[in-house]
Amino acid sequence: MTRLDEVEISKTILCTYHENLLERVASDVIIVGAGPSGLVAAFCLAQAGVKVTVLEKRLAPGGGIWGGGMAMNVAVVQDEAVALLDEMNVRSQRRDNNLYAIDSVELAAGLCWSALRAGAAVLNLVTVEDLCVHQNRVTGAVVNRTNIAGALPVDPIAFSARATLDATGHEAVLVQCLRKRGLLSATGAPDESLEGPMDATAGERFVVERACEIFPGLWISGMSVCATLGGPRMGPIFGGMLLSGKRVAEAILTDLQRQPARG
Ligand code: 48H
Repeated sequence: MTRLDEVEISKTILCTYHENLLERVASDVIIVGAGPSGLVAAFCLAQAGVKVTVLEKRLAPGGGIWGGGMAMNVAVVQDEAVALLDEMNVRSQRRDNNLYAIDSVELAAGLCWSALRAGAAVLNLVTVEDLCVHQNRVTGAVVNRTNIAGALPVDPIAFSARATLDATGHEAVLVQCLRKRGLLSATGAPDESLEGPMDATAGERFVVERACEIFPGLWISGMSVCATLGGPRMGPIFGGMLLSGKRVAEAILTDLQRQPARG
């Protein structure tokens, strides 16, 4: 075996991480939350050549995928989502009720791998605490290390992007940052909203059709769409989350192409 110098190992981590961080401090798109909708959005945007950085507060990306339904690690999707899974080389098993079952571990790992291989970067263990807003437009995310955020009096740092996606799930963290300051009122978005009770069909349609730019520069996908706009929850089915990520990525791409000079 090669003779090893412990300090060289440390230097390799320090240099590589900070080179990457410097490279990622300005992106075309920041995606906050590495759940199913965020990872699919990252995959689609990176495939289109966009510089995408995903910020995830937990150790492991994947969001709600790992737990399947009631901690049984199977994710279910409907047929509309299968082509997207095939594109990402994630295997699904057709059941005799027209639903498709996927190993949750394969889904989480597969989405992550696909996003990374397409060129997205995923920074884990970082929590987005706030947003940068300049002239009534979101211009980036305010970020701290997860173990520090809210626990120690340490200031965060800022990352910039031309578009920022709130893919934080039920909490809709970034939307709440604007809402609590009354900044959403002018956009027509509700000042308060509650997710509705479970209705799988309506909920799945809602998260796909209503994924949108909710405030200049701030987009929503996945469960944060329901949390922001008051749509029904859908329970343990993931096709809508995947397709919501794809839909929002297409809309962001169109927006970036329409306004290339925006800083
Ligand atoms: C950085 C953050 C922060 C922060 C949160 O919950 P998710 O899986 O989100 P979606 O919308 O892609 O998928 C929702 C799905 O998992 C689900 O909950 C369903 C289908 N529910 C149906 C029902 O009826 O209940 O992922 C969100 C990710 C997580 O990994 C969080 O750790 C992360 O966002 N996150 N990352 N900074 N402030 N807040």
